[in-house]
Amino acid sequence: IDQQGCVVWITGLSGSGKSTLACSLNRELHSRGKLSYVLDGDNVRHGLNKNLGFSPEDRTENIRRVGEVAKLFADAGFICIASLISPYRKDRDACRAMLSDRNFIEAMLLSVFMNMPLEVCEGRDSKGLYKLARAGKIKGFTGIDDPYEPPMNCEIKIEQKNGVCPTPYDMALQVVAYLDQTNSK
Ligand code: GGZ
Repeated sequence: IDQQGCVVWITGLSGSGKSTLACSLNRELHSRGKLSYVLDGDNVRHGLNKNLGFSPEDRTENIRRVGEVAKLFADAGFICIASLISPYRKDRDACRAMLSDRNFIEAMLLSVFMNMPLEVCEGRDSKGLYKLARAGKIKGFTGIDDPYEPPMNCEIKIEQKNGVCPTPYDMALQVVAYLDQTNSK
């Protein structure tokens, strides 16, 4: 097997399509015979990170733990897909640093930024959380009254074209193409 473990880190607002991309990418990688595994913020918060909320300190710890687990998967040869809002630049940068602090090939972490306008994410509001946040019933909601700091060093941006979002399949292919290209170097 020629697979080299790595981490695909998907960051963006709630409702930006992170989990959709993670799921679709996971499926595409499987169909290509790759070992991959998804660590999704929403799921991890039910178990490993059960004791964490959404204060800045808790988010930092959430991202740190997921980063460490992702590293274990990457060490085991998996393509680990981590999908978390991960709103603060310093936390994402710390993960990137932690993942490059080794004798690994350069591209151990591939950062994917879901560059979707807040209006689009809020318009979806599948769990009604934005509505609650606007009503002040959830405090410190990312994009409403807690900041999202867009990455300045991402490898891939997923965005709308002429006001249309790419399909889950097209988003996944964009990442797969990048992985193919870095693997063949
Ligand atoms: C942001 C929140 C909040 C607050 C609950 N801010 O879209 P969802 O609902 O299903 O996924 C979101 C999830 C975010 O968890 P993460 O672990 O990705 O966040 S972070 O990286 O910032 O630690 C959202 C829901 O939890 N949710 N309260 N205040 N999102």
